[in-house]
Amino acid sequence: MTAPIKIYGPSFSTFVRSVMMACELKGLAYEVTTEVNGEEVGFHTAGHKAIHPFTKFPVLLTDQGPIAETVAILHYLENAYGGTPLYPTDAFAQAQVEQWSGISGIYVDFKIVRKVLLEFIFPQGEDGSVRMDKVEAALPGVEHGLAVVADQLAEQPYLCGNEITAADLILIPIIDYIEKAEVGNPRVAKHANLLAYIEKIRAEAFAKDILG
Ligand SMILES: N[C@@H](CCC(=O)N[C@@H](CS)C(=O)NCC(=O)O)C(=O)O
Repeated sequence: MTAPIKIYGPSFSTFVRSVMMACELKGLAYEVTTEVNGEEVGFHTAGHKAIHPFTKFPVLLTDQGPIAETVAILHYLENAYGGTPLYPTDAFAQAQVEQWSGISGIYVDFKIVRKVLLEFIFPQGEDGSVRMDKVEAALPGVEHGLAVVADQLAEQPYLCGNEITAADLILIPIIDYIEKAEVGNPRVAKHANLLAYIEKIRAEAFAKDILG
C-alpha cells in the first residue's frame, strides 16, 4: 500500500482544505499532519521555516522534499498522480485556471480571510477584542470580492466553465467560511448563484467531510 500523502498544516486553514479536496477528488489517501520526518514541528518555528521560508501552510511533504504554496502543490498533484483533472490541457483554458486561482488565492483571500475572518479568529484589539471598526471598514472589500466571483459564476457552474478546477478548490473554503460567518447578515446570499454554488459543493463527496 502506498503511504498517504502528507499535508503539513492545520485542517482549518483554507489553503490546507484546498489541497485536501484535491486529494479527495483524485482519490488519493492523505493525512494532515504537524510532523516532519517523524518529529513534531510547531507552527512558526525554525523547523517550519525550513520547509516554508515564510512559515505558511500548507506544505506538501514528499519523498523528494517539501513543496510550499498551494498552487505549486495542486500542480504537483496533477502531474504526479493524474486522476480527476484539475487543469485543462488547452493553453488558454489553463491560463484561465491560473488567473482565477490567483484572483481567489490572493485578492479574494485578502479581502475576506485576511481583512475580516482572521480578525474574528485572532482578535487584535485591546484585551483580545475584535476590532469592529476594522471589520466594518473591510466590508466593502468583502462585497467586492463576492461580486467578482459571483459574476464569474453567473453563466457557468464553476469558475472556469463546466468542470471543477484548481481555481474552485482555492475559492471554495473561503466562500464556505464567510457564508457560515454571516448569520443574520447575508452577503453571500445576496448572490443566489454563489449561494447555490457553495451549497451544492458542500454536499459533494469530495468536500462534505472537509467543509463539515
Ligand atoms: N500563498 C500561500 C498562502 C498560504 C497562507 O497564507 N496560509 C495561511 C493559512 S490559510 C497561513 O499560513 N497562515 C499562517 C500565517 O500567516 O502565519 C499559499 O497559497 O499556500
